[in-house]
Amino acid sequence: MRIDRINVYTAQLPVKGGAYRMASDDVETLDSTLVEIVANNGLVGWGETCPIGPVYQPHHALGARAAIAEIAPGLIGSEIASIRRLAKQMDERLNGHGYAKAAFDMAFLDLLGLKLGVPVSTLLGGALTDRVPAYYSLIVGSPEETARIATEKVKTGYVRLQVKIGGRNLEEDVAVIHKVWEAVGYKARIAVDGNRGLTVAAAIHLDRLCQAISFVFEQPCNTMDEIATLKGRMTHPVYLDESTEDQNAVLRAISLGIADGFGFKVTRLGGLTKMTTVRDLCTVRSLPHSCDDAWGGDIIAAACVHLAATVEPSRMEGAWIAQEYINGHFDGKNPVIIDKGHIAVPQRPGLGVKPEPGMFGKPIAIYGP
Ligand code: 0XW
Ligand code: MG
Repeated sequence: MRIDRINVYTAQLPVKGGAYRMASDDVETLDSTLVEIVANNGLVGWGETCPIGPVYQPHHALGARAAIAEIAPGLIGSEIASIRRLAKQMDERLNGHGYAKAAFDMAFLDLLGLKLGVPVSTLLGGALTDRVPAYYSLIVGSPEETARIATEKVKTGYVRLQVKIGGRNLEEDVAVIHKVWEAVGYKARIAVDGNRGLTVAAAIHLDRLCQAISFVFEQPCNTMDEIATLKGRMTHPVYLDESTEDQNAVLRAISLGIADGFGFKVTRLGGLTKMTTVRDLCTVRSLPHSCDDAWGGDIIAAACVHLAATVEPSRMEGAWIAQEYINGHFDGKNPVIIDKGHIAVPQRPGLGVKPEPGMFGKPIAIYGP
């Protein structure tokens, strides 16, 4: 099975219900990039990469497309058999830019799964479950409104909530955390996500002011070095998200003992194949983590869920997919959906999702003979 053609598309994904607010940025529409790989045997594989704006992390939509333009011509005619060889070929054309390579990695796995007749979860080592928990992300908001939505979401079946804080005064963040805790208590596990927005001093204050509340503190400060200084000074466990820029960053955080868990993003780590390495490192050290992406449609959602299915369930912090903030699906027949706070793992070969034909309009680029 060889690569005959690569078509690149874009999809604009407006945020349902207004802006998605985080400490670092507010976003209103996300710009997704899709790759469609057509093989010489007629099979078609899909991949996607969708940074949540240009500020959340050092990724942006135009950067992804420029990287794809560097890589794609070198893949035409390549055999899709060894994912490792294809990764090497991509590295030989472009250094870094894992979030663009991630889209190709997804499409290669989709094609390989279709050819072998197995779901992508099998290619990632094998599923341990057929249903994974999602988690609900509560944007930066007022204490009352955030607690109201938290209560509602727990009632629908979510077992974990992520409460966004930061970018405003500490008093309000502390009030939000207390209100959510009063509203849901132990009915859901809570992650408080600073999205890099707090100083070390503010993180320590917040930790003390919420001492009796059970939560994990996700990416409170901007850099891994700042977060390293929190070691031994916090009552709450600290998770890294944005700082997990690649496999080496994860290895460093684990060896320094500065992370009690992680919020992983498939595209940031360079794709599903690279994610299996950090998943396995976490297994060795019994570290919990999520399998998310920053945003994206059904292709990214399927990728997150296949990977999440291969994680030891007791350490799975959930697969965050953007469904709650997106209107509609790429695949109306077999969408990836959250039902009672959980997501069924696609059982069909490959990723198990296919965008409706023609839904992205004309390709913005075509590579091939
Ligand atoms: C909740 N998320 C996975 C979605 C947005 O990309 C932000 C992110 C996070 O945890 O920071
Ligand atoms: Mg986060």
